[in-house]
Amino acid sequence: MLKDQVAIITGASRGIGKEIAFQLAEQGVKLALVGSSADIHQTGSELKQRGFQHVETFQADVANEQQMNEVVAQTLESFGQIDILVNNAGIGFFKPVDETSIEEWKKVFEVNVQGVFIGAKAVLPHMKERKSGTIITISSDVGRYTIPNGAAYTATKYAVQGFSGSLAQEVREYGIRVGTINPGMVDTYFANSVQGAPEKQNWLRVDDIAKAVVYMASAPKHMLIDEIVLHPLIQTYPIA
Ligand code: NJP
Repeated sequence: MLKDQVAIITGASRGIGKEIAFQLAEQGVKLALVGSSADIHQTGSELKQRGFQHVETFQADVANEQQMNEVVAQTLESFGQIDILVNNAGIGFFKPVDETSIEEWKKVFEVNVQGVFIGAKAVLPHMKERKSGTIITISSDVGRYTIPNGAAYTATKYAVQGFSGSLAQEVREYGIRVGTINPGMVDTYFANSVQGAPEKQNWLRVDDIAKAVVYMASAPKHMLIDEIVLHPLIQTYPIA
């Protein structure tokens, strides 16, 4: 079903985005992978070593409109179409509000919110023209309810929920589906943590989230899955 479709995945250097890249590649999807560091090229090399040849990598900042427009233009040049955008790139830090600097506040909004807006805006003209496309954003369960000591990050994910819900209604007449995947704690390198650390053994795993992306993107064209929420069973804060 996804074979020969084309996906742009942001934040594919490591963690959830990298696993999404591998799982979509296994479905026969051609990939344009974005990361802000040169590590993104390593993901591309690993995919090619595993036999997935239709992979382009772009060192680009999701918060930079010019760079993301260039990613879209080059993806169209290489692959001729864009079927799926996965807005996965995100950053987070967890501290009390009175210890949060204005620079930290701006940075987390730039990547997590502005980056999602820029990515969607960049692919929309093409998707509207084709009357087809799926835009999936990796948001968070803290886009649905609040936690202490994470106000800036939580605020970005609430913003992303609002943006995605509104956009979904705006573009459904063009056959474009917009949805969010909202995980609880996932074992990655997120917020300077270590993937595979023993205390995270009961957290969600990157492949749990990647499978949800494959499911959402594979939904029949007449169906919109607007939200998938995943929790580790052990998670202690409220499950909405
Ligand atoms: O985090 P991590 P995750 N432009 O740190 C890239 C959400 N989430 O996989 O830029 C472009 O391992 C960075 O690559 P690079 C979370 O909010 C997570 O866990 O090259 N790319 C790397 O590939 C986020 O939206 C948890 O260093 C940029 C990737 O982003 C998504 O899951 C829970 C960039 C981050 O990989 C993936 O996070 C939850 C930029 N400006 C939601 N800045 C969780 N892990 O517990 C960063 O509810 N990247």
